Amino acid sequence: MGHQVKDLHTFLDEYATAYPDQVAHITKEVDARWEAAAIAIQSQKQLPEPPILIFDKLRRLDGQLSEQPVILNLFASRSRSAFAVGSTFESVARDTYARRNDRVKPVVIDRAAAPVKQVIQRGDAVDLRQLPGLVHAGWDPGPYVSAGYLTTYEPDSGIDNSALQRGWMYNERELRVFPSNASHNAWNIKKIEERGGDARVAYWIGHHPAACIGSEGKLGYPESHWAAAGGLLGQPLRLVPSETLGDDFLIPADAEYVIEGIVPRGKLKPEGPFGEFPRYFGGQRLNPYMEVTCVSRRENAYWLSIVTGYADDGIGALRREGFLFDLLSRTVPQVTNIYRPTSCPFYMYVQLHKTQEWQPRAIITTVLSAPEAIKYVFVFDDDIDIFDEQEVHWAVGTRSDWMKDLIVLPDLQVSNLDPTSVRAGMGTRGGIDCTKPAPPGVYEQRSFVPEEVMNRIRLSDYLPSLPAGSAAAPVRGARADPAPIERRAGARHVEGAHKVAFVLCPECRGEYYVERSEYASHPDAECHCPFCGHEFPVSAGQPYPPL
Ligand SMILES: [Mn+2]
Repeated sequence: MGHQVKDLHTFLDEYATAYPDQVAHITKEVDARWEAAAIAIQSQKQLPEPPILIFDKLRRLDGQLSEQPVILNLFASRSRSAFAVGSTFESVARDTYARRNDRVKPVVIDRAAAPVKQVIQRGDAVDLRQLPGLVHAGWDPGPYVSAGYLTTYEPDSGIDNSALQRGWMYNERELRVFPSNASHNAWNIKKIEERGGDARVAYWIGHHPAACIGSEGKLGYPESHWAAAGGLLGQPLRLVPSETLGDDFLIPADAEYVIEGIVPRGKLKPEGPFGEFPRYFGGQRLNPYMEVTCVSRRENAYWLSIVTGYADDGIGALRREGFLFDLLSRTVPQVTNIYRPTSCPFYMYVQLHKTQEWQPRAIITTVLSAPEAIKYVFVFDDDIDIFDEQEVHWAVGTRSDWMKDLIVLPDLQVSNLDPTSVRAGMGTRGGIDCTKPAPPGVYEQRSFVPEEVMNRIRLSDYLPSLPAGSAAAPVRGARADPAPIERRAGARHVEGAHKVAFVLCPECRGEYYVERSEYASHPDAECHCPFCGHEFPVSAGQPYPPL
């Protein structure tokens, strides 16, 4: 597939071949208002791995059946995003960030060769109501573009910018958009308006997920998102001149849909409320709008949508994880992984191979001073599976002491869409150090079943009737044996030293620990080795730290 041009269709073919149970066609009629979103959310809640949903029979808001299918859940699986960019479940965010920096310059092709120009409606022929736009959330005032990349060009450099930004398809020709204040699109529109012009803008909707993931990055300003998308695709993104915005305004040639338009200078209209990424509606806002001049699409176009705030929004998690992992790897290189869980968009879990006591606090303060809408950060040891909420909450509960492990800082930058940010863009951020003491510190041993047994036992040999689960999701492995306890000099003076004392069985050399408070004043009291059953006075076990 070296020379094959990558788009959403080639991805679906490739993915369905690898994971046939992960591309599901819904052939029953589904209403564009709420029903499609409800199906997607239920699939995310009830299935171990939510498949791509292709709605073949969508009833549009104008009452007609859509001839173009609608896709949800494209980004609802981390395994799927990993497949799309040739990475793994654990490292997809890190790889995405690295590959986004392998900038690949786009190429411009002829209109006649551009799939997105196969069907074109201009001027009076444009009718947004003929698009299969979905109403996702209960208070959304109408159908929204939620998986569309709003594109503008910086007027001095001519450099492109694209960002996933919501747009309300208000009527036949008007689309009200929300480029938030701190976004590059908002800066571009402002610059153009300050020079007295109306801004040219376009949405592109649907592409190979690698192009979507590559474009969704916090880059410099101005810096080309086309080139970042090319890095993720591993091939130049193909562009083509717009229909109505001039030949210098380029759009992705292999997108499913493109909506072109003009933002009238300085005019604002009410927009929203909209079920946003924090899973709140936020207030109605006064926002710019597009006078739509052209809608173009492929013959066999898929309309891509995202149920904002739910698992489908995972594309935003990858972007934030990659950015912060990169930042942390330059301040605390012992950071091993990072994850923004689907449970809360304001959380970030950081995994650390801890070697020094200060590292978790450095991680917390670094993340809290960074942008990217992360409000609470949690730092874990590298024996914690940060993708497993059970492990995460266990570690928060058993490895943190909030009197000393909690950092809380007021008046930092937070998302405007965070309901706690009562002053615009400002609020409290915090972090919890959920790590054990660094060596030579001592801490109690987490319980485990020996690794050899966990690997040997297959549940299906004993409970053969249980379903096997989805092929696309990696099997989250049973925990390996924890790292062996090591005696190290200096433990007497470190955290945890007061709690337990490790002893070495004189018979089998097995090491375990006793409660210091029980044995401290009884050096001749008996110990019982849990490994061989030998009994010996605690002093014969070389208690460590010394009693
Ligand atoms: Mn940008």
